Amino acid sequence: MENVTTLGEFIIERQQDFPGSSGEFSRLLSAIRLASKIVSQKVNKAGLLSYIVGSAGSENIQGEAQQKLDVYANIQFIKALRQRKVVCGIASEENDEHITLNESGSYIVAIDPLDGSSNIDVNVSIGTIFSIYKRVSPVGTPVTDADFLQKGTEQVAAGYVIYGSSTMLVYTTGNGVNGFTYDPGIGVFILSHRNMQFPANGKIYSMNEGNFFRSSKGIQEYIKFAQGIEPNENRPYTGRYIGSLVADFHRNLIKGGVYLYPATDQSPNGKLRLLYECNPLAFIAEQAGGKASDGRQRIMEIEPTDLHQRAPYFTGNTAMVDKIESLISEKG
Ligand code: P6P
Repeated sequence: MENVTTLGEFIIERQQDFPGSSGEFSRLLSAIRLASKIVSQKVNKAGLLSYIVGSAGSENIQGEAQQKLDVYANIQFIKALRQRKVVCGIASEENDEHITLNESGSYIVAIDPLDGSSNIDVNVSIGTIFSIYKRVSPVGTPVTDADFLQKGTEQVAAGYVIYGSSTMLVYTTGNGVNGFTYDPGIGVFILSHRNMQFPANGKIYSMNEGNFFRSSKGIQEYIKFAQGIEPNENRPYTGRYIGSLVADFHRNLIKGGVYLYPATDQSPNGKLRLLYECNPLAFIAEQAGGKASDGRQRIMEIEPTDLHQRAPYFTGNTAMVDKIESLISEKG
């Protein structure tokens, strides 16, 4: 195999990003790597395993039907993180309360184990989104809610796994964004996208336009702007919406674009969750030269008050997010 860098080698190489860390952080990332491989294998067989697709017959805190595969994914990530004994607690979309793990662990993880899981049965790409913080409560004590209710600016790492035409793990520790493609033949993630950056200009907008008339005037103005015929400004833009945040975000990161999930009259705080969807992808977006906002402020500056709180969400090329913010400021 020509000179390649595996995720394992990369984690060790970058260990110096964590001075004083006794390899705890590397072990944490390795746990995520392991669980991603296990989930990837199941996702790729989902259509063949009747026991793994369809609804689990339960609901998460959002009242959303839990798909069997997202319950499975949740179990795999919790198990892998528990075994490494470096994580004191997990906040998961699939669990109402935080999960207490090892009191000796220095880190906490917020995770959406399988985002977009309603797409499983129609074979559309789905993903895992994770966010990692140092705990604020003393090591050796049980994790507290305060450990999870930290601003996104306090993240030490964040990333996502996209289970698509190939499985990729993309993450940052604050020193750029790197993407690793999984080779199931040899069971390793290979560095395939070094130092990912949004292209200089984006021309893709991703929004569920079924919410157009439920959105604010500023958002309606933005959609009209995106659809306006202005060849010298590369408009009309292209509308692309998969309905799977990780897939829409990943495509926009590579091709240039902006994802919008605004507040609507039915969801005044939007749909996406701050801790394990908005903040981790915001960290990635900013590290890749982009931006993430709730329409009025940097999303990572929001002081969380609840594990599962939502936020209006706009993320992608900086200039595109700036335009959305200016129209919201002007039109509401
Ligand atoms: P809608 C999936 O449930 C999700 O959280 C994101 O992955 C996706 O972008 C969004 O919701 C889709 O929501 O309302 O457009 O179906």
